[in-house]
Amino acid sequence: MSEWFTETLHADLGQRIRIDEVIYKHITPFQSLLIFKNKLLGKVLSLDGIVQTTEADEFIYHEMLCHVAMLTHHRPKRVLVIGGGDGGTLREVVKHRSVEKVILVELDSNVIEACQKHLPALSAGAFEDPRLELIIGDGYDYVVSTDHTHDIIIVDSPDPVGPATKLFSSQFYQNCRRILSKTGVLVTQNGVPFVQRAELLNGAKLLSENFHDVAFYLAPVPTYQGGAMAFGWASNFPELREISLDELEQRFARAALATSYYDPAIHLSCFTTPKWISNVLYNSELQNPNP
Ligand code: AG3
Repeated sequence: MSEWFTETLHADLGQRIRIDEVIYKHITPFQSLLIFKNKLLGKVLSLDGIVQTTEADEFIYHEMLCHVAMLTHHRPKRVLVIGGGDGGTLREVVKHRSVEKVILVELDSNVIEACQKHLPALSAGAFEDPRLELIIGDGYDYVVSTDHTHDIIIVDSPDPVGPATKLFSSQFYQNCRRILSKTGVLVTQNGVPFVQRAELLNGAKLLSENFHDVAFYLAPVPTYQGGAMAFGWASNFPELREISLDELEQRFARAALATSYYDPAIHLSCFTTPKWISNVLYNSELQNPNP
């Protein structure tokens, strides 16, 4: 009889993944960390019983979390990553030659160590990049206390349960705005709308309280169960998103990025949300987190 991992994220729906081999298991001071192997997915990283990333589909999430903002912005120099201890987002950020400095703030050093050892393809050496300043600490506290400005802030967080809840608050977004440069962009992982409708509504409300231009874009990440994942986009420059396919293609070619999901056409189309999601966002009658 094989052993199965059962995800505990949603109350009414769950996914299970066969554990072909346990690679690493550790209760850190912050969470329970598990890395196991599955034939279809490769190595799987779970925190507190929730799939964070898998070797098979991490590229979709990390490319979309990073490149949409990085290529919309004109030459981002200073990038802040909140969370992302597995290194996948960092790997994508350092592909951009315009980046002079990237600060990554991760709460749990155990995640970085375990992933560097057991999931080295995630960071692919990015933790050795000389442009990186690594801070082990609370991302919320960092954002509230720093005075440095950033061109892009990427929140690569778990779901809003446990310690990550503060990263989905109005105070957090307000401080992100405070430390963003004038044409800066904040991007967040905003859950899977079909199963996490409240997260989408909450994100829309709290981001709009703090930014002029708020949007959501989508990408399907198979192991984030329940359909496409929503990414939050917040800036004070709506014009940023009016970029043409032509311009994006030029920037993409100039940046010479090796990607497997992202390309300029995906970039422009991912902001097109299906009717039911637009209804959730803009039709107040449907603004009920528990339909
Ligand atoms: N951060 C996002 C995990 C979200 C999973 N939750 C879900 N299925 N809604 C993962 C960190 C990867 N760098």
